[in-house]
Amino acid sequence: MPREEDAKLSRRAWVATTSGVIAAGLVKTQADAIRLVAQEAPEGTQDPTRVPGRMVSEIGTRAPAEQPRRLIRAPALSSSSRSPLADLMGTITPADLHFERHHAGIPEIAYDRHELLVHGMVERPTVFRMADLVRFPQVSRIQFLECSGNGGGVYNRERMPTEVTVQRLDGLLSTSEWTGVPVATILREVGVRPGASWILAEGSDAAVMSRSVPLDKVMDDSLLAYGQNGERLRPEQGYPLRLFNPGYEGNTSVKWLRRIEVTDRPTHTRDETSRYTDPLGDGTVRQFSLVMDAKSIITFPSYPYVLPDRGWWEVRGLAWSGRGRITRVEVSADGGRSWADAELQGPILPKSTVCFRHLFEWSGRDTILLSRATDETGYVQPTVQQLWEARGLRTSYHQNHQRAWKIARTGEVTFGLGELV
Ligand SMILES: Nc1nc2c(c(=O)[nH]1)N[C@H]1C(S)=C(S)[C@@H](COP(=O)(O)O)O[C@H]1N2
Ligand SMILES: [Mo]
Repeated sequence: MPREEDAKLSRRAWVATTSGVIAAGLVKTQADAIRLVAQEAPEGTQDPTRVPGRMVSEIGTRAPAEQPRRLIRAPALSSSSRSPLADLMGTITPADLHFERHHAGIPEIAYDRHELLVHGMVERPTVFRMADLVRFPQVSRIQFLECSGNGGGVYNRERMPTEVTVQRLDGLLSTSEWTGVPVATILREVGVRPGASWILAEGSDAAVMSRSVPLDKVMDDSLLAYGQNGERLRPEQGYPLRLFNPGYEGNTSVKWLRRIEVTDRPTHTRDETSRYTDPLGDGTVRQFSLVMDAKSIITFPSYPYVLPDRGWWEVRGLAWSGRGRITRVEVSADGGRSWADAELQGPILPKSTVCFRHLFEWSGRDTILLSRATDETGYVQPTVQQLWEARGLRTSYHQNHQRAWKIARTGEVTFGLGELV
């Protein structure tokens, strides 16, 4: 909406300028004035029907005024960047805005030299080159990838911030159309020996990231992915090859994949023992909490937006579940006392993000907006209180509690979890 205002303003300003040019005696006619002003007019304010357009180019660019960026908080070797979810539309994340999480930077790997060793409890240990892998029957699937640290930074009851954007809160989430060969195809090729029940996946980055994944899972729907949204995987996403475990915590989707070892137990690598475990309320710890539970987030309105008027607004957001399809998203405009069903945008794909929308009439009073997702297993996204009861206050992974936004009388929107506790 502010955009339209700007456009009207600048058109008005532009007409005023051409009149001014005539009045100043620089030129005599309106046509001359238009020509003169058009030459000087800032980009985007010219009458596009009066100037020839730009030529074709080999690679496209975004409109100059549209420059969404990943959010990097502290650049470091072990670091992350977050997708600007509130600036995106639909479910697919443009590949250059896919979130990143690297434990030791982005390695440079040559496609032709990359090798994947598959060994362990297999009949025929084999080294695959990329040229070998791309010959196997290919599949493409639209699915989300989420770091299990998503949302963790704002969980603590004692220091609950309010000036939090969707990007900072949940930007360790992206959705792509992934293309590759099913892990099951490759494991059938090498022949899994009886008694095998896990795999170990290892990356060829400086972290040599290694994770154990149940054999049942990788046989079900994991991919050796080499494509992302119609192009080759980006270096940030694991070029030339990554493991992609749909619905599992992002860390298990090992990038720059160089080795799969078939085993009969989890390997208990550093990456799965030092992190990603959740302390529970009773003093025990939950390990290998691999599936990402159902979650939703309202992306509009959200901080730092300011609602200019009371009246009808479309609440918009994303919902997803690592267990399958989202079946329902509800929105509350009274802090969780009453709920209304939001509309889901089909097609609703399993283990993918889904857009939801809900018309809401803002009265102009203090309001707390919440969303809550349900998936096809019947699992309902918990409240923050329920999560605290189950996990205590010290956990920082798998934070899938309901997110809240507070709309103040001024129209200012802030992260509102603190209002609920
Ligand atoms: N080899 C390797 N694989 C990796 C990582 C890594 O640092 N090295 N980071 C993991 C983590 S913690 C996450 S959340 C996802 C992030 O994938 P992305 O950077 O493509 O978004 O990759 C996982 N795979
Ligand atoms: Mo992660």
